[in-house]
Amino acid sequence: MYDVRTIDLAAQELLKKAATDEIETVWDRFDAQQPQCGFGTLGVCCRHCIQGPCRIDPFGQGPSKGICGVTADVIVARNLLRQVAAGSASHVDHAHDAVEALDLAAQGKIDYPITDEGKLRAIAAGLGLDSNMEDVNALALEVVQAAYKDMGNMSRKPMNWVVAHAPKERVEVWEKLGILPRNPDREIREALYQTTMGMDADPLNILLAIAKQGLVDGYAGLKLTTDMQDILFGTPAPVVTESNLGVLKEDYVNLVVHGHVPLLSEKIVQWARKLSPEAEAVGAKGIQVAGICCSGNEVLMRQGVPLATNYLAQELAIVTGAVDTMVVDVQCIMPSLSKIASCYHTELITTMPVVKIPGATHIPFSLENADESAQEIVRKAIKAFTKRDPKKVHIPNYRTTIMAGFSVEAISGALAKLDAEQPLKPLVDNIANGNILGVVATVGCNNVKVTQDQFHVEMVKELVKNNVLVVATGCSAHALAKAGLMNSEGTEEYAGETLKGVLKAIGEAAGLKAPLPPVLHMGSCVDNSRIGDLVTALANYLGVDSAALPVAASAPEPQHEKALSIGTWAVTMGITTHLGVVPPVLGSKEVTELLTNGLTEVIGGKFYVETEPIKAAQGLIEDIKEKRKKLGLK
Ligand code: BF8
Ligand code: SF4
Repeated sequence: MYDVRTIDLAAQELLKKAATDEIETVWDRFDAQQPQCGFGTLGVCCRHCIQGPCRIDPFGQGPSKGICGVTADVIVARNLLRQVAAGSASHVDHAHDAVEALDLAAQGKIDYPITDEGKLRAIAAGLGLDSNMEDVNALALEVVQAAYKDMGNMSRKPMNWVVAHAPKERVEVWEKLGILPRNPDREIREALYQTTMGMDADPLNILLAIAKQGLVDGYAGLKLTTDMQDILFGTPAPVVTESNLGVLKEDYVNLVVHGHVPLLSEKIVQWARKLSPEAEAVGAKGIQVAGICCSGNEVLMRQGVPLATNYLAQELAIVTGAVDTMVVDVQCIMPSLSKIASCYHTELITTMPVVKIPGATHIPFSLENADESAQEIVRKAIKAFTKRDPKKVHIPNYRTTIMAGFSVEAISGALAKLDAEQPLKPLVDNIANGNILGVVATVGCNNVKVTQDQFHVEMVKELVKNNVLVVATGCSAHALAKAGLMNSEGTEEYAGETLKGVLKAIGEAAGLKAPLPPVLHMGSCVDNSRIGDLVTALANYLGVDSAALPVAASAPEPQHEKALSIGTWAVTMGITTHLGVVPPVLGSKEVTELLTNGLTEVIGGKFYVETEPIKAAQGLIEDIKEKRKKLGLK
């Protein structure tokens, strides 16, 4: 039977178990919320001062202004700016933690070695530092200082991380629009200020502030985080493993990492390997670590740890009855996990000062005590294993092979086998001759408003069938991995003929003895920076603006504010960015028109909303074809 909640067969099986076990899930709570508030859905309610809340009647029969006189256009724009700023704040805070980690690591104050000297030197060179400096730690400290300088920039000059890493043509566009960010904290503060009662009442001006937040996110959030994390933990290279809940093992201690920050999960993986004998001593065959959401993507990319599942099925992981411990850090963690864990033997562990959940065990994580807390967590998982109730265990037998680890460096590495001098040339040539029609980046979440994974999978199948190369991150990558689009068989089954030919040639040349997958897993949501780097490299190689490239983006099932800030960044890059779920903006015709059309002239990119997967794929293909035409490609 068709399940409107999810197309993931493991999740479907576990939903039945959840019903038997009387577990309430996100889908039940979604049903209980129906009908959702129409004003909120349209974005026309305001609570920014305590004369309110105010709401505008979308049918034009009730109030057309808030008490202060503000219109629906301004309310919608202000609400969106706050959401995008919150998304940026999430990534900037993550970036800050990563910079601090590199700082302390380089000073030898914490036990995190610098793993990727090559990346460190490349980043230093990009920043104009003396990248040949012999002392690696001293060089790392210079990079750290450059990052801190941006984060604490008190001048009026823009952040260096943007100017140093974005395509030149883009920087000029942003400068003209006055949206180059100074320091990220200041811009996020300004966004809050600009949207308080009695401030900006010009929707266009607010939309430019939204675009600026996109740049804050792209460079002070995503790019900075990935750079620091690659230096610390290594730049990903191709790995092969499996995805979906069938990766949990009945005879192993199952430890699930969930959240976003590899500072903790890398240590967990390391200690799970070391403490395996202790697991064996209690009767397990070893310790199986598996990942949910972006912590999962991080340890997949660098350590080959299997993916358990994405956002919407996080509760169902516990319903297997086989998760001994789920350890969470930050972002996208459903508070309901603690209640569900209490119905099984699962120990839910929170670790961060800004994420505590009543009912969970809190083991404080800090950079200084990382090894101790990781060991404690692994030992708790081993202990929890001894309390597992076999009668409650059901692990759905679904696992899909997945090849991941496609950093830009890994992609260039594979392409260099075809042209060592100019690694991008084979890719560009194949785009130019039409073997690859274009590139679409699918990113972002699951959203309970739509069937889990369905949009990602149906749209991407249509894209690759039409010879579009797809790169993916975040929960989109999970969805596509589970559906078999990230392995060589997926190429045979789903890729169009000319795309297949290219993927086979690269796979063979790179010594993989199999075609590259039709969808390349580029990492977590912060690793959307890798997609930005790829786009930038292509633009620089061709000497054109990134807005001219036959490249598009899509968040088919966005739920988080971060998805909005990432999408906004893609639009500022001049890229058409599809959303499969409508954000709360329809209450303003003016804002909707600017986002989906009006801004294109000045910024190059636009949002494109389409709630039907095949139509969305066709729309993106049309967009790519138009860009090809403008470039003089057939
Ligand atoms: O940062 S894709 S549901 S997990 S927000 Fe969250 Fe969305 Fe998943 Fe990764 Ni990104
Ligand atoms: Fe109402 Fe204006 Fe206050 Fe918003 S800022 S709650 S619209 S009075």
